[in-house]
Amino acid sequence: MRIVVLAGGIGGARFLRGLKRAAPDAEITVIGNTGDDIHLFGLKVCPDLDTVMYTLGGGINEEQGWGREDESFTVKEELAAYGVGPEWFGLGDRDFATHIVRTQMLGAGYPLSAVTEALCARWRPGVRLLPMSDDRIETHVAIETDDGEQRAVHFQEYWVKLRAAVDAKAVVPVGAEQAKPAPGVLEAIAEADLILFPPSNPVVSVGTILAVPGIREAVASAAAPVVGLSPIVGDAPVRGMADKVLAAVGVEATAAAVAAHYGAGLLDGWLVDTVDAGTVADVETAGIRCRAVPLMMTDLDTTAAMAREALTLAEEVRAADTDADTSEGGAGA
Ligand code: FO1
Repeated sequence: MRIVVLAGGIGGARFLRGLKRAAPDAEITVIGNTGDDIHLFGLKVCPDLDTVMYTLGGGINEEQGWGREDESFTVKEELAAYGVGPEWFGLGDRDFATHIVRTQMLGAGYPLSAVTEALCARWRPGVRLLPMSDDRIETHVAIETDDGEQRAVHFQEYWVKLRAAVDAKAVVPVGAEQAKPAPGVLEAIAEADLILFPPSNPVVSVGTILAVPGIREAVASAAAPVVGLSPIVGDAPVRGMADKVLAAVGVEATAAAVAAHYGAGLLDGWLVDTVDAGTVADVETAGIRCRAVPLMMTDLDTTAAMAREALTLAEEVRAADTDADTSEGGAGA
């Protein structure tokens, strides 16, 4: 079975570990968000690609969900000693090696997709990891400072330095309009047997991937069922500060509102947590098949169970589509 997953950072990567357990024989292609990318110290850092690569490759700092385990920060300290910032973004010594190799290969003319493939040759994540685009896209957030002045900050500055403490007025994937999907992305979507939206941030992760021209249309017209898992449980994001960026795009932080935000044009099925069982009817009214199942990724077993629920829902969608086709066919004949 060919499964395509549009993934952001921590939530997406953790879900993928469960999906690999639930579908060990599946060919999984991950279309990774690159809107979080940031250029620091002359290096290109790709947080969401690295989080998927490290998490599935066994190198992740488990409690953080980003960066390497067994890290040291000597280079960071030495940079600070030179007064070279920023200090608010914690790059460890082991992590620096990834960014040096990536930047060296980009400088030699390799596209980000080829660089990612080369890095994955070491980490062997057990999925094909494609950046959403080889072109530079960086998410910026428009904020209002306390003296009422509007300014745009890089997503990482908003997320890490400001801890999303100020309201986001707008979220803009800078460069998306001029970007193209990376090689293999549209083909993977077209050939998929199943497309999944994991519990990643619907605005700055899945939303950014869908903002690359051609990707939203490809998912909407794909033959495969599209099934998503809510990142919002009980009207609050499971992790991170998704509610802050959802507000920026005028979406309430509820499981049903996120489903409606993606829309029935994209989603065929939507999993909400059992605490949100009361909202299943609303989502189904919106034309999206919905089930309430446990969605907290407390460990690998619970995450694998969630992934299995998504596979089951996809089969229900496929069966319903098949019935619809045959009945239409019957009527048409
Ligand atoms: N997140 C933080 O909250 N603080 C950090 O200092 C930090 C450093 C960092 C370095 C490399 C990397 O790949 C990710 C890093 N992150 C950090 C997480 C990052 O902001 C998020 O993983 C994504 O951008 C959002 O999904």
